[in-house]
Amino acid sequence: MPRQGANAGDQLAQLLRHYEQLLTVRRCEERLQRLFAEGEVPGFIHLSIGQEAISVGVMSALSDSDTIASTHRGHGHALAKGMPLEGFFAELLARDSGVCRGRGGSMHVADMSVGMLGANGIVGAGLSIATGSALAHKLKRSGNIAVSFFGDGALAEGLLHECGNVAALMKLPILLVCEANGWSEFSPADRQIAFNLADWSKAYGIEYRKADGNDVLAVAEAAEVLIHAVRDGEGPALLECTTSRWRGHFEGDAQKYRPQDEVQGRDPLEVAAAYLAREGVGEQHLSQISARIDAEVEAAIAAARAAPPANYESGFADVYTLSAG
Ligand SMILES: Cc1ncc(C[n+]2csc(CCOP(=O)(O)OP(=O)(O)O)c2C)c(N)n1
Ligand SMILES: [Mg+2]
Repeated sequence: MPRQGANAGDQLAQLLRHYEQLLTVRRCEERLQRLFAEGEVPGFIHLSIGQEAISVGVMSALSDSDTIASTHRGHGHALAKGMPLEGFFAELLARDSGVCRGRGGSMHVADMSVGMLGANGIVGAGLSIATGSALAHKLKRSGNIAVSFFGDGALAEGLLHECGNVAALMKLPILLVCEANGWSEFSPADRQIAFNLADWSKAYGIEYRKADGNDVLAVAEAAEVLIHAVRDGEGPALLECTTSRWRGHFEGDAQKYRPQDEVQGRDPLEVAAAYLAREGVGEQHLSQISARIDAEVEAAIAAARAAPPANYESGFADVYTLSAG
């Protein structure tokens, strides 16, 4: 989907773009949910329904040439960074026309042309990929920054500490974005983590902010301030976004471990719709947006279904370079 620019026009236009992107991510994942249940999506999928405002809010403050590294729950990151719907669905449905020619699927979907360095099944791995990318940006003096999205489960991984140390030491242009949904797979995050990110950031000398991760404007505003400082050469920054995971850890997760009365966060779409209502945008306008997005999503799925399947013979083509002799 088209990515929103860093200097979006007036506030209403920006709010409408936020809403359209939130709804696009939501509709894509709702459709994936059904496609997966019907057996059309191979492998595992982890949906970010309820967490979309983090992807959309952070991406609104990035430029096309900034880079992002994602997680196992990466559909929203990919789409909000500008991955085309057709290439996205074709990838998820394992088609040769997918952005990775159907070889990556949900957990390894990547698109270098939009600066999306990849989803990743290894918790915390995106931190090291984004740190490397930030180092490249610095060495090339590109003026770009790297962003690493990670869940609160990654706080228990060594990579956060290694990458935070290197990034702070080398003053790398990187924004760390924690999607704090309170869960790490089937365990409450607070049963696994002995520290908080505000204190952690202070210890490493990293600028820190916390935002309501269900409010796209709150995320966008906090991201903008931090990204400005990172781009100005002030070193890494960290944005912690509180949010809720509405679905299971993966599709098909019966969630027997989860309390029935768990309080869910506000719906990011309703929050954005309330902002729009204050600007005079009513239900009818939102329904038109919804109908257009539904049509775009269905067209992308139809194109993916019609495309040839991923091709086994070419599977190693982009992996190794063989030199003659
Ligand atoms: C290095 C590593 N350890 C363990 C796992 C198994 N695992 C998969 S997802 C996950 C928890 C992820 O929680 P979080 O990072 O908070 O992301 P969320 O699923 O909440 O979005 C774990 C432990 C893994 N994939 N990689
Ligand atoms: Mg989590």
